[in-house]
Amino acid sequence: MANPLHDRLFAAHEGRTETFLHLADGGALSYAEFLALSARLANVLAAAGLAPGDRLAAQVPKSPEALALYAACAQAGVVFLPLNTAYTVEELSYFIENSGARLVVCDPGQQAALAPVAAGLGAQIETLDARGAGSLMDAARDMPAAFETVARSEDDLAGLLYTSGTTGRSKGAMLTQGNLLSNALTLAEAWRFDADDVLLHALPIFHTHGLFVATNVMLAVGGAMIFLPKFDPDAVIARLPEATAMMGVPTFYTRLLDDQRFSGELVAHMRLFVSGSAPLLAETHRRFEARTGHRILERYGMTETNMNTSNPYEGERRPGTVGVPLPDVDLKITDPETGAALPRGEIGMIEVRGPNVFKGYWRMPDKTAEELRPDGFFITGDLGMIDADGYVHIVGRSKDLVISGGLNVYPKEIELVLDAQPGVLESAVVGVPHPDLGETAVGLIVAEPDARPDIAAIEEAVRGALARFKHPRKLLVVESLPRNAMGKVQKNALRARYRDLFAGVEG
Ligand code: MLC
Ligand code: AMP
Repeated sequence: MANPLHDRLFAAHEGRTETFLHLADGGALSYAEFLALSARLANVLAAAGLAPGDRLAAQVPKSPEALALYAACAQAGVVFLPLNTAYTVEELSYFIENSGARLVVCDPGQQAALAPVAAGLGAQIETLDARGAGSLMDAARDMPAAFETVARSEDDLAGLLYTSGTTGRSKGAMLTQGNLLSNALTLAEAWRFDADDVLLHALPIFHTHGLFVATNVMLAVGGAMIFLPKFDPDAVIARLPEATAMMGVPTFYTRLLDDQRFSGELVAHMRLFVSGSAPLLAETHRRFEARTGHRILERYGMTETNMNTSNPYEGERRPGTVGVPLPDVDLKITDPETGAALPRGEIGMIEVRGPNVFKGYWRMPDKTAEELRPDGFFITGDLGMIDADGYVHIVGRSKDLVISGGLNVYPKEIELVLDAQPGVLESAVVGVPHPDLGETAVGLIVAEPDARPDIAAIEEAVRGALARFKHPRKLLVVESLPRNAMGKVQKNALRARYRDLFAGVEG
């Protein structure tokens, strides 16, 4: 029976003995071995009673087994919900509850804290650690290495990825099989990937970039990946000689450039470097070219849409731009107030439509209606313009968002925690430039009359509530917050005031 995502990305490699994953310890996994692993896992999911359309929430370290769990979900028709390993139990509880996940897979170290949460929400729990061990693999070991693929259509959900909102709670972006498959095929073609490619993969696999862009593209062409647990410059530099291509967030490239071992000679054989998830400074692009002779290819995407635009593989890769719309993607710039299309050269809201654009937010029809127009255009929240040659420039964001090392941080979420602390009257969180992370969050706190907020205690409270990458790198007590005539905090003024806070700071 048909299951487009599984048929095209996974089943197509049935029986192939070529390497799919080169591992950090020097080992390797062939396509056939990987598919056997995922089929065993699909049998575990079916035995656990997961039906097509059920959600599986996975907060697990990066490993071949974790990736095989994604493949297993595709084969069993289960909706895969990957979660950042940095999330706190408080954050996880919301995702498990909101998604109605039937099975939670977590690191054994998280099991004690998560078991009561899962039980309270009627979800089963299994474990999977960084070495691929745990109760999930214990159950898989005795399962058959074949599984009868569950029929799905392109319109069925394959993934549920949570993305925070400027206001309110995180929203689950519903990604269909068609969304993922169409984008993978488009990107493989646009970037000229084939079965001889070896992609250096140092991204996390709980986000669009590492899971759907990097992994799905390599699966689409049957190439191999050097599958590293995280971005570690030593390991990346050691393994680059075996790679033909690499994908990363801008911080990967600035960190490599800061390392003297990263030379033109080291990467002379490479075919392609891709950057995305956050703005790549034109200066980084130029430094990279000066050091290596390679022009980084920058592209633009988001959780809700997969990839929208890309600089050309052949043709001019223009620093400071995200290139042109991918085939089948309609992109327009609109007036943020009226939604009317604006002419070329004018700055406005970026809206996109295409087979890549998600189906809506999970169980949030109102939020979906606010951002997804009836004619299929998605209002991205990114501000940009299209230049005379058709290249898209992202010039800012209308959404209140900080992107730190390629990870999204929503100020509102932090402000809610800060505001709840003793002695705090109000707070504002803004993003400021950071040499290593691109941007980082700074928290500005106004004390209640006669109070002296205890910064150490506030930091402790933030640690308990929010994942580490969301923590403001600096908390400052200020007299008051600048406001406009409407009483709204002027974040632009704050961003300008603190823009040099981290200038010249190392990492
Ligand atoms: C880790 N930390 C971060 C952080 N990552 N803090 C802020 N921002 C981040 N991105 C924390 C660590 O827990 C640590 O805390 C401290 O900061 C310093 O850690 P580090 O050793 O410098 O971090 P490292 O582990 O090296 O991670 C940095 C990173 C990583 C940039 C390599 O964050 C990363 O791989 N980012 C990629 C994210 C990504 O894949 N985004 C794609 C989203 S999809 P402590 O307390 O130990 O000091 C998307 C769509 C699209 O956006 O278009 O692609
Ligand atoms: P996420 O919600 O994690 O998928 O983040 C998506 C957001 O990252 C987009 O809406 C953009 O604001 C930003 N983004 C992704 N790629 C780029 C890029 N190449 N340049 C600038 N911003 C980017």
